[in-house]
Amino acid sequence: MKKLIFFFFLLACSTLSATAEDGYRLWLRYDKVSNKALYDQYRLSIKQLIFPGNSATLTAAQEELANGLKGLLTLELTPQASVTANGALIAGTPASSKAIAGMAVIKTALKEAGTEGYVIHTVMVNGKSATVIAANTDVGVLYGVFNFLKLMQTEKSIKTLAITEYPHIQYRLLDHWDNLPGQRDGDKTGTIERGYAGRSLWDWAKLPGTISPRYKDYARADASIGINGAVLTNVNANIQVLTPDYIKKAAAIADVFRPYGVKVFLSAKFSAPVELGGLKTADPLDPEVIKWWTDKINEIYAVIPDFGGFVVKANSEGQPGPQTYGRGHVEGANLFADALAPHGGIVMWRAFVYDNKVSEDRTMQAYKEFHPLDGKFKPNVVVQVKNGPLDFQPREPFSPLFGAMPKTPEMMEFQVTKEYLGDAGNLVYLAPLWKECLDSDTYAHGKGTTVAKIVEGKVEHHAISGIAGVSNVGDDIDWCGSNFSQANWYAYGRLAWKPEASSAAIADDWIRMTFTNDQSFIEPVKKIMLTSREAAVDYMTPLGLHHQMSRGGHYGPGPWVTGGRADQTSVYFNRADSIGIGFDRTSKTGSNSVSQYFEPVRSIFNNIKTTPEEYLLWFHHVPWNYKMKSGKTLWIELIEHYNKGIAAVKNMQKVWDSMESKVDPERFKEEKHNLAVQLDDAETWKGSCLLYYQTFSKLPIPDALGKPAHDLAYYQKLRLVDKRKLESEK
Ligand code: GCW
Repeated sequence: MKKLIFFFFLLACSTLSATAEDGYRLWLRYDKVSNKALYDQYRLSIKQLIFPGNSATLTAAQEELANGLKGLLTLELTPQASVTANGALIAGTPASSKAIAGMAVIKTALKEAGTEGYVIHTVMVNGKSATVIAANTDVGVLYGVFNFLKLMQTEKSIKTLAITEYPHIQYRLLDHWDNLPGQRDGDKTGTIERGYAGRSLWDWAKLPGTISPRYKDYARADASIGINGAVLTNVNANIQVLTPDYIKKAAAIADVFRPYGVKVFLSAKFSAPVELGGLKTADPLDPEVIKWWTDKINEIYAVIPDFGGFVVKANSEGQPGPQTYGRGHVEGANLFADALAPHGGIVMWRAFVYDNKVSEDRTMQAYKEFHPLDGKFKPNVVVQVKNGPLDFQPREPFSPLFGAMPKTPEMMEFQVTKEYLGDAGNLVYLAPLWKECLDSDTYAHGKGTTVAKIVEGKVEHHAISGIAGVSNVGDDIDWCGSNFSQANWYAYGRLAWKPEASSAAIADDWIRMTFTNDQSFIEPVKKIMLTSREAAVDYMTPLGLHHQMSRGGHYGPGPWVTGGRADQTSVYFNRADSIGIGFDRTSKTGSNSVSQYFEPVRSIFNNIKTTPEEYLLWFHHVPWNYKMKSGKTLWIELIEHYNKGIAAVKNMQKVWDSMESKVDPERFKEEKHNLAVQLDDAETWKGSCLLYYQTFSKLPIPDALGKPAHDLAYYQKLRLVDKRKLESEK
C-alpha cells in the first residue's frame, strides 16, 4: 500500500513538472500541433529528410529541426541520401548538399538571400514533391530551419512555399548591461544595470570550466529571431573583462554561441590602459596607448577569432573618454577602429553623451557633439544613437541625429528592458514604440527617408549597418521576468531582421508560439498587447511629457523630483509653472532643439498648431487653459489621458480574466497578478502627477473625471519601488 501511495505521489510530481509552465521554453516550445488537418498535412509534406553536412552550425540546425519535428509532429526521421518519395525535406547550402547544388531554381533564388538569408521553396525533384530550405551559408540554413518550424508552430500551410528572407540590417545585437562579480559592492554574481529578470546569465566565477546549459538555449533563442551578436558586458564598463582570465571566460561563451551565428562583443572602458595597463595616460594619440590597445585586441582575437568588437560609452555620465585626455570622439573611436580593422571588428561609439556641465537642454547634446564629426570616423566605426534624443522614454520624437551624419553609419539603440516602462511586471509591448521611431520620416534626403532606411544604410550606402537592443534577459527561469516581457525580446529580434515588419504580425506569431493557436485567445490578447504601450504613455507621461519618473529606479511617478543634477530631474523636464506645462524647444522663445531636425519636421515641431499632440509638451510650454484640437483645455485633456490609461489597464484585466480557461494556471495567475499591480501603478501615476501639476494650474479635477484616492502628501511619501510592491519611505 505504501508503495502504491509512493507511486502515485511520484506520478503526481512528474505530471506537475511536465505541465508546470515556468516560461523557460520561450517561444520555442514545439508542443504537438493540435489542429488535426494541419498535422496531417505536415506529416504528408515531411516524409523524408535529406540534410547532409557536419559543420557546427549545420549540426545545430539538424538538431533543432529534429527536436522541432519530434515535438510538433511526433516525427523522428533518419536522414537519407536522395529523394525517393513525395514529401522530402531537403536542407543545406549548395556547398553542403549535392541536391541543392543541382537545383537551378534554388540557386537563382539564393542570389537574393545574401550571406545570412534563406529560401524555403516547394519544388519537384525527379517527379517527387519536396520542400527545400536553402541558403548560401550555414547560418542561413539555421535561420531557414527556425522559420520552417515557425510555420508549423503558428499553424500555416506548408504545401506550396516560395519564401525568400534576408536580414535588412547587418549587425543585430543584444547589449547586456551585465556587471561583473564585484563590480558593485558585495556582488557574488553579476547584477544587471536596469535588469528586472534576476542576475546576469553569465556565470563568470564558474567560467570557463563550467558551461551553463542556458548559454546554448540563449543562443538558440537569439538565432531563432536572427540576432547575431551579444555584447556581454555593461556599457558602464569594467576593466576586469579585459584581463587574460576574463578573455578566456568570454571565449568559452563565444564557443557556445558560434554555431548559432551569435558573435561576442565586449564593452571597453576608455581608461583601461591606465587602470589595467599601468600607463600614465589613455590619450588616444599616445603611441604607448595605441600599442596597448592593439596588443589587447590581438590578444582577444587569438582566443576569439570571430570577436565582433567593442561598444564604448565615452564621456557620458561620468565614464572616461577621449575628452578626459584633451581629445575628441573621433580620435577615441578611430583608435579602436584601427586596432580592430585587421581582424574585421567594429567599434560602436555611443552618441548618448551629455556634458558634466548642465546644459540648457540635455536633449540637444548628442547632436551638438556628433553632427560636426560626420565624415571623420574610420570606416569600421558605427555611431550608436538611442531612438529618441533623451533616454528611452515611453514616447519621444525620433533623435534628430538620424540622417544628420550621412557619411557615418548610424546604428539604432533601443531598450528592450523596460527601465522607464514599468520594468518586467507591467504589460507593455514595445514593438509599436520601436515602429513609431523606425517609420518616422527624417526628410534627411527628401521625403520618405525614414529612420529605418537610415539605419539600414540604404539611402546613404554604408558598408555597415547595425541595431542594438538593451537586453531584458537575466537568470530568472523565464529569462525576462514575466511572460509578456518575452514578447519584447522576440519583437526586437524580428524588427532587427526586418524593420518593415508589423507589430501586429509579430505579436500574432509570438502569441501562437508562446501560448496557443486558438483564435479566441489570439485576437483579444493581441489587441491588448497592441494598445499596451499607448496605455503606458497615457498613465505615465501623456501629451509629450517626459522623464517624470522617480529618481534612480525610474519605476514609479516622481514629477516633483528636484535637486542633484538638474538635467536628470523631473522638474527640469516638465517646467510646470503658474502659466502652463511643457519644455519650450521652439526657435523664438525656447531651446531651439527643433532646429536640429530637417525641414519640414523642424517647422512642424516649431509651431504649436502643427505639432502632433502626442509631442505637444515635448516641444512647447503650453498654458493650462490652452484649447486642444478637441476643443477641451489642456488641463482637462491631461486628466482624460491618465483616465484613458487606467481604463486601458482595466480592459487588459478584463480580457485576461476571460482567458482563464484558455491558458495554463501558472501563466494565468502570474499575469493576473501583474495586471493588478499595473492598475495600482496607473492610479498612483494619475494621483501623483495630477495633484502635483495642480499645485501650479490651481484648476479643479472635476468629480466626473475621478478624484485621486489620496492627497499629494500621501503620493509624495509613497515610493513605488522595485517591481511589484508599494513601500512607504521612512
Ligand atoms: O538611461 C540611462 C540609464 C543608465 C544607463 C544609461 C546609458 C548604462 O539610467 O543606467 O547606463 O542610460 O544608456 O548609458
